[in-house]
Amino acid sequence: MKVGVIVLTAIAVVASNFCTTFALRYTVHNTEVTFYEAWVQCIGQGGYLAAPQVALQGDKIWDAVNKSGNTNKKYWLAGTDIGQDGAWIWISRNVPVGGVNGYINWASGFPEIGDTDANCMLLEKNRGTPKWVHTTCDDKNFYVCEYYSVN
Ligand SMILES: [Ca+2]
Repeated sequence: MKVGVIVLTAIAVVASNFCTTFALRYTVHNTEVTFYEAWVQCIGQGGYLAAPQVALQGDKIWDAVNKSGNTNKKYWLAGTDIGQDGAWIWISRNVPVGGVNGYINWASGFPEIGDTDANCMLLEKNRGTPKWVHTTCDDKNFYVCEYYSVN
């Protein structure tokens, strides 16, 4: 009987992870704001600044950017190392970047350690493919929010 309960719990955890991955949707905002403004504005709209933790989420975000028609702009994502240089976290989820599923998508040469002015993550088309770079958080850029859908 105990074994049966443990198996059911394991399936529930797997199922909830599956739903978390596939029940996210994204909105692209073509308004230039600082990282902090983007963070707050996503929350104000009932979502979170986007935090892609698996490649599929990164692909879906870029699909949304493509549909918005501005693939040459830069977009805030929720990554920041403002708390400790080089310790990147998804601030909208309170987890390390790459720490949950190992997924990272930094452009070549990023992130730069020791750059204490460049503490916020941007998504940009870098040598033809969407990649993460960083800049000062007060820079103004477009941004992507994510929302959990109830499926
Ligand atoms: Ca930094």
